[in-house]
Amino acid sequence: MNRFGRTIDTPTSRRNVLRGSVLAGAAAVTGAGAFAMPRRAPVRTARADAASAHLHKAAEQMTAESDAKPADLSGYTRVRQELVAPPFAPEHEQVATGGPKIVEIEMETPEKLMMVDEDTGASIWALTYNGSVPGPLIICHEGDMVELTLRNPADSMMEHNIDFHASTGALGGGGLTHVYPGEEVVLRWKATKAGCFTYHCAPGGAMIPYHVCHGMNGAIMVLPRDGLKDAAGNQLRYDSIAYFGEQDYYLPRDENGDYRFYDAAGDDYADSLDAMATLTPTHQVFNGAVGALTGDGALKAKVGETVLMVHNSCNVDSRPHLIGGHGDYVWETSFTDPPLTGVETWFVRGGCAVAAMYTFEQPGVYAYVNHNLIIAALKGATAHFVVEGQWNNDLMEQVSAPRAF
Ligand SMILES: [Cu+2]
Repeated sequence: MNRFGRTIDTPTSRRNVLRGSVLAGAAAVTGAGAFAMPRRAPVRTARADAASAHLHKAAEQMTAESDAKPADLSGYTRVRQELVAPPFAPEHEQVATGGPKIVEIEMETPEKLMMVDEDTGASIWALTYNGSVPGPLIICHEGDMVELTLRNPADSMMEHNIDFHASTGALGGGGLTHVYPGEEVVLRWKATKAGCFTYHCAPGGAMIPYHVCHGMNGAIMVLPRDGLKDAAGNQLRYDSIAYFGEQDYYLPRDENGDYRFYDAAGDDYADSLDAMATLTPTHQVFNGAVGALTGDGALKAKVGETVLMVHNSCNVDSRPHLIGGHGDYVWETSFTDPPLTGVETWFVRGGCAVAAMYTFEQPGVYAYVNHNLIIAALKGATAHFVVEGQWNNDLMEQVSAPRAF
C-alpha cells in the first residue's frame, strides 16, 4: 500500500503509550498532554499552555453551571448537509427558501500522513477535519443553526476540538468540543453574522498553532438569507465555488537539510515547535500540498461563468490575485458590508476567510496566487483555473508576435 495512504502501521505498544498520555487527566485538558512526550524541551510553552487550560476550563464550567433556558428551536427545520472535499462546495441555496434551518453536519478528525511536496519528499502527519487540508467548506444562512457532530477516531493520537469564528461564546465552541480518541461531541450554535469565517482546532496552548499548522482549519460561509448583493442592493449570483485553503507548514529538517520523516502523528511535536518559532514557513500551499490545484487538480471554468472564490487562511496573511482577471466583487470583511469592486489584489487577514466573485471573460489558464510572489513561486501558493471559451480580441490581442527589431 502507498506509504501516503490513510495511515501507516505503528507498533501497538507505542500507540498504547500515547493513548495513555492522551487520557492521563489534567495535562490532557491543556492540550499539552495529548501527544507523546517531546524528546527534548522545545520552545517554552508552559505559560501559554497553563493560561489556555484556564480559559477552556472556564468555558466548560460556564455552561455546566448555567441555569439558562433551553434553546428555542421552534420554527426551525432540520436539514442535513453532506460535506464534500475541497476545492468543492456542498449543495446549497444561494437565497434561502423557507424559515431558518438547523443544518446538521458531521466531521471526523483523522490524523493522516500526507505528501506536501513530491519533489523533495516533504511529508506531514496532517491533523484534519474529514481527511482534507483545508477542512470542508460549510455553508448556511444567517439565522440558521449549525449542529455539528465531531468525532475523533479511536486510532487518533491526539485530542481535537473546533473553534468557529462565526459563532458566539465558549471560545467559538472550542471550550465545549474537546474530544479524545474514540469520543464524539455535538455542538449547536446560531449563525448571527453573515460572511466567510475560519474554523480551526484549538486544543490549548502551543497545541493550537501546532494543530492549525498541521492543516486543522477550514471555512464556513454564512450567506445572507436573501443572498449576496452589490452596494446598490442588486442580487449577485455565482455559478460555482472554488474553495482555497492557504496552509503554512513548518516542516523540520535534519542536519543535511532533508525533510524529516516521522512514524506517527505527534512525533514531530518538539521539532515542529522549533520550526514554527522561526515564523518562516517551509511551505505555504493551497489545499494541502504543492501543486494540489495545478495540473490534474486545476480548477475548471468557462467564459461567462461566475466563480465565487472562497479563500481561507487561518494563520498567515495573504494577498490573493487572479493573474489575468480581477475580483469583480470582494467581501474582505463580512457580507453585511458592501463588496469592494474591480479589485486587482485583495487581502485575507490571517485568521479569516474572504469571498471574491469573478466572471471569466477570456479563455486560458489563469494562475490564482498569493501575490507575495516569493510565496507563490517558491513556497507553493499557486492554483490554476483552466477556462474554456472563445477568445475576445476586443479585450486583448497580440498585434504582432515577438520578432527582431
Ligand atoms: Cu486538532
